[in-house]
Amino acid sequence: MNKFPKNFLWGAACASYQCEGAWDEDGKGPNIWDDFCHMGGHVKNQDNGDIACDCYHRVQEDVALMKQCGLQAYRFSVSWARIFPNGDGIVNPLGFIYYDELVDSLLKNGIQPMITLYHWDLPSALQDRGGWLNRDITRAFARYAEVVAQHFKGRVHTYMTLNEPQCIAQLGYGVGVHAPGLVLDEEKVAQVFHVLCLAHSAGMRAIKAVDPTATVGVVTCGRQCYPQTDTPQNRESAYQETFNLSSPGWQFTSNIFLDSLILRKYDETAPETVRRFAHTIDPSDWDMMETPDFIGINIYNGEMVDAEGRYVKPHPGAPVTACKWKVTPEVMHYCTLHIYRRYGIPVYITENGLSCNDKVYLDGAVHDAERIDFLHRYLLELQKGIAEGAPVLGYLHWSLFDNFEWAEGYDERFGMIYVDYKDGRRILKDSVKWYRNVIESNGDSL
Ligand code: GBH
Repeated sequence: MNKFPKNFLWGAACASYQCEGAWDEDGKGPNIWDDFCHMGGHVKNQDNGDIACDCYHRVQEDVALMKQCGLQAYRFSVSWARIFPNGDGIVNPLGFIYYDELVDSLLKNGIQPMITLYHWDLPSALQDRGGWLNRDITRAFARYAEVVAQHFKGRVHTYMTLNEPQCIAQLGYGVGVHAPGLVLDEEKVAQVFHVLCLAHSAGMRAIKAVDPTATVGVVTCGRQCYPQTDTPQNRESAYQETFNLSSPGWQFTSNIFLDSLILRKYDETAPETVRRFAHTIDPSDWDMMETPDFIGINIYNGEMVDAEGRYVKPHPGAPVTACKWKVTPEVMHYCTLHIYRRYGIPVYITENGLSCNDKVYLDGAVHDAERIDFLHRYLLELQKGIAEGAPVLGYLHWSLFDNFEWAEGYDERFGMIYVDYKDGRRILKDSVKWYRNVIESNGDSL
C-alpha cells in the first residue's frame, strides 16, 4: 500500500520580496515592504529585501539546484510592482523578464511552476489610495491577475490569488508589525478581510476568463486545533474550536476568510465587531464570492485542546524551533480533515517548515538534523489525514532557500538550502538531501 497518492506533488515554496532582491531594477515600482524596511525601525537589524537571496540574478543556478533536490513543483509569488509599477495602469515592458526565465527554466527541468499573485508586497501607489481598505483595489487586482494569467497561459496552470489574508489584515492593519504598519480597530480589520475576499473573487474570475483550464486556489494560515486524545468527542471539540470565532484571535482563524468565500456568510460565533461590520455589507457582495478550486494550508503548528475544547498548555520544556514556535506534528493529521470537512474542496499543504540555527560546519556542510526530524514527524502525521480521506494534492516545504523573514529580517533560517548573505553562495543542507529521497519514493521512505 502506498503511503501517498500516486500523483502527489512534492515541492517547495518561496515569495518574491523574501528572495528576489533587485528591488529597483528593470522598471519595478516601489512596494510597501520596500517602504516599510527603508523607513527604519520596523525590521530587526534594519534588514531589508533590497538584495535578499539575489534570486533575480541567479535563475539558472537556482533551478539547477531545485532539479538536484528532486523538486516536482516550485511555488513562488509574482511581485505586483514589477508588472505594474504603479499598481495599475501601464504594464512594465520589462516586468516579466525574470519570471519568464524562471518559468521556462522550471518547465525545461520538469518542475511545475505554481504562482502566488499576492504575497504581501503591494505596490506603494495602491497603498497611497488606501490599500486593502479601499475596495477599488479589487479592480486593479483583477487586472493584474488577468495580465499574469494571459502572459503565462499554456505554461502555468496553477494559481493562488492571496497568501494568508490573516497576516495581511491583522499584522498589516491590526497590530502593524508588517507593512503597511497600521494599527486600526477590529471593524477596520474586518473590512480588510472583506475587501480581500472580493479581490480574490475578482482575481479568480479574471484568471478563468483568460484561461478556463487554470486551477485557482487561495492560501490560509488559520488556527488549527488538534485533540489531546484521539477520541470522537475530542476530535469534535478540536474541530469546533478550530473554527470558533468567539475565542481570542478571530483574526487568525481560517473561517473569517474562507466562510465568506465559500459559505457566503459569517459564522454564528462571530464577535460583536465582526457582526457590526457585517451589517454594513451590501448583500449583493455575497453573490460575487468565488469558491476556490483548492485551499492552500500554511501550517507550522497547532493548539492542543481537550474533550471539552479547553486549550492544553504544552508541558514545560516541550520542543520548539529556533524562533520558539511550538513543534506539534499531530496538527498535520487533523488540519486537512478539518478544512475538508468544512469546505469540501481539495487542499494543498502550501507551506510547512521551521527555522533552525543553521550554520556551516567545519566540514563545509550544513547539518540540520532538527529539520529532518521535524519534517519526518510532520509528514508521517500528514499521511494519517490522507489515509482517513482528506484529498491532499501536494506538499510544499517552506522554504527552499533561507530568506528575508519579514519583521525578523535575516535572523531566521527557514530554508532547506543555506544562503550565505555575504556573497549569495548556496549550500544544500542535509535536510534537502533527505527530502529528495522522500520525493523519489513518493513518501514510502518515511
Ligand atoms: C508564513 O507566515 C508566510 O507565508 C511566509 O512568508 C513566512 O516566511 C513563513 O510563514 C514563516 O514565517 O498564534 O494566532 O497569533 C506564517 C505566519 C505565523 C501565521 C504564526 C500565524 C500565528 C497566529 N504565521 N501565526 S497566532
